[in-house]
Amino acid sequence: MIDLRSDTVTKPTEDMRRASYEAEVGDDVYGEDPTVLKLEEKAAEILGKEAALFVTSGTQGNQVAVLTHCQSGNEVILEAESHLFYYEGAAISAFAGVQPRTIIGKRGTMSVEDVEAAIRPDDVHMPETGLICLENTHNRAGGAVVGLDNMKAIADVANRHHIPTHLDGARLFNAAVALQVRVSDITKYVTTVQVCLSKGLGAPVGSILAGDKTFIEKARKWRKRLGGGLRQAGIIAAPGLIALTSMTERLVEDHKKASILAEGFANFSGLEVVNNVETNIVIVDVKKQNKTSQQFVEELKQQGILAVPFGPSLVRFTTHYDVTNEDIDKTISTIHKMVN
Ligand code: TLP
Repeated sequence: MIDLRSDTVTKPTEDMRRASYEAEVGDDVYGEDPTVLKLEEKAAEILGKEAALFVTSGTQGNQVAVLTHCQSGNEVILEAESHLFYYEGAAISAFAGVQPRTIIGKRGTMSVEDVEAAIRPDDVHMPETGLICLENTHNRAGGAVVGLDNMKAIADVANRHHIPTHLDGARLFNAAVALQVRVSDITKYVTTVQVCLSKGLGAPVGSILAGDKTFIEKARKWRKRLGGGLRQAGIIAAPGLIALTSMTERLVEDHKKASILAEGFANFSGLEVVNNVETNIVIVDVKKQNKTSQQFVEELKQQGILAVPFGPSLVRFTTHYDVTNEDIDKTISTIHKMVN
């Protein structure tokens, strides 16, 4: 099977497996796991924040962030197709008791005017705006990169209104590679950030939540409340450290594979690439096939290729280090036979 469903499907490298085996461990709830401490220190340094917290998943990192920033009854501004709104089971409402205020972005980017207009005035009828969330790269916008100018403008508005900002940076390193900047050049525009180690970077588990020291202390308590206080977690932090320090530069190869895939699809009359491919995600519309995305994905599976339905007629392909250039060529020729 050629698995293009997500960059979450990558298997840990040999180095990662060895690092797990050899990791020095301790009880992380007591703050005594040296490998976790090392990962958190390194992550904070790379992300340009005072402190970092190792969490079990991207979803947990985002939820801990919302819980730590907000009070129940607050409103949170976020993009209408952001992962936090679209794919986290309404957890911000269920756990933090906050109300989402969605803004329809353009390719994942919210206009600064829309963000500012959505901030609530001081009024007895209204909720208080507790947080503004961004996502970079933006998953449902097809791995679209949110530009630094937009992030800076939103940061300026947020600061003026004394509202914190949180970045869902599940694929932050993809954004940094595409923009050719350091990740800290992006994270300087947000109060806190969540970064996934288990997407294109290949770690088997885990994410990082980073921010200032006081925020991370509070976040540590929320992580514990959610059952995310782990014991000898160095076993899973060790591959995370490799993900963070030696798997980021190579993301450029994943982006190349995605653009080859998109170029291959571009000549097909039977389907249409709908996103401008900037990173590792390609979204196609299959409506000309008179099939639902579900049916298309099922047929593709019979041919040995896995992709995910991304809407009634949309299908997502995601590249990562476990797919080879031959896999990409095979995917193009197989789909060519299916649709033309
Ligand atoms: N995204 C997954 C699915 O949940 C859709 C995927 O295959 O792309 N933020 C963003 C932007 C994400 O894309 C994801 C995962 C998460 C957060 C959640 O991370 P995990 O799966 O570690 O909870």
